[in-house]
Amino acid sequence: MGNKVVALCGGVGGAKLAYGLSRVLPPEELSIIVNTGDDFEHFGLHISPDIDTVTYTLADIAHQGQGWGRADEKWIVMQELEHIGGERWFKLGDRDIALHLLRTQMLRAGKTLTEVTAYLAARFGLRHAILPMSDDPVRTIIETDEGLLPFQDYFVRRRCEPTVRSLRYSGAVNAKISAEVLRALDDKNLRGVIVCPSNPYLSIAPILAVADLRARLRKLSAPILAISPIVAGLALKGPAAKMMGELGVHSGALAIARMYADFIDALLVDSQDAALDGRRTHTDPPLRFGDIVMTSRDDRTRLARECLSHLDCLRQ
Ligand code: FO1
Repeated sequence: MGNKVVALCGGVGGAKLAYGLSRVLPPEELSIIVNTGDDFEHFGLHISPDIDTVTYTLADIAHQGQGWGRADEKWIVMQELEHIGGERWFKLGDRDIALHLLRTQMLRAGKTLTEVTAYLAARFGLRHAILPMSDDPVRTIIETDEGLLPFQDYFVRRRCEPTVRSLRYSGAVNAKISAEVLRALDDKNLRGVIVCPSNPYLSIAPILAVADLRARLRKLSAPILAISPIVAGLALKGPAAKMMGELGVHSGALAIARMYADFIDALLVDSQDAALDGRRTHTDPPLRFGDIVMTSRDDRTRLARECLSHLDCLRQ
């Protein structure tokens, strides 16, 4: 049986499970593929929110309440920007800005996002592989009743208020899967793939949209387990349930199973949603049940262990 695990991960919810997996698996047995569709340029800086959320979370320096940005942050730059009339809608802490300055400088010097991410993760003492889904630009664009909105404008500036009509992942078809991601997916010792409980539209779909990544997942012989980001019809965090409603999708965990039906072997849902088993049709992936709500750090490692044992059962 293989021992390498690949996790697909986006923002806050996914990063919590990635944290749990990183505490349960040694560095050589875990690769975390992270969404870069949230990336954007702000004040001339290249900002990669999901990569930074995963990095800060694994390094245990993430702001616990917000989920994004750093703990023990200072806000001198933002305060001064207010005095001199700079944009304030996207909050950048002083420590966070240091990371964006260095990443931007390294990218301009010709380093890839994968190289920059590995360098920064190492500086934060991390040894697990945090892999951008691609080194080519992919940008999530939200088509709303207010027109096309770049992701951060929708999510932060407009606080997810506009009605979502559809989503685009511009650049995805031409974006190449990085060599490091390919190596992780093609590893002959692959134990399985875990799709972390991130927003299916904003965090997982951009990853699946890169080149032929989804087709590669479909062809994998190793098992693929997804964890639902929806419990009892509600998103644990963020706009997933609101978006599902606006897109005419019933905001239940079964809808998540159907979104991933072409490549997952099972969806892990919360025990509160046990009744969903009776509503499955023969084309829906099998459901597994457990306590998927992560409030404490122990929850994260407990869920990580449960996911690994579900993966191993799916292999049989
Ligand atoms: N999310 C917000 O809701 N408000 C913010 O001001 C904000 C700032 C921010 C700065 C750096 C960073 O890495 C993430 C930040 N986020 C903020 C979260 C960001 O919008 C992410 O894309 C979401 O977490 C979705 O993954």
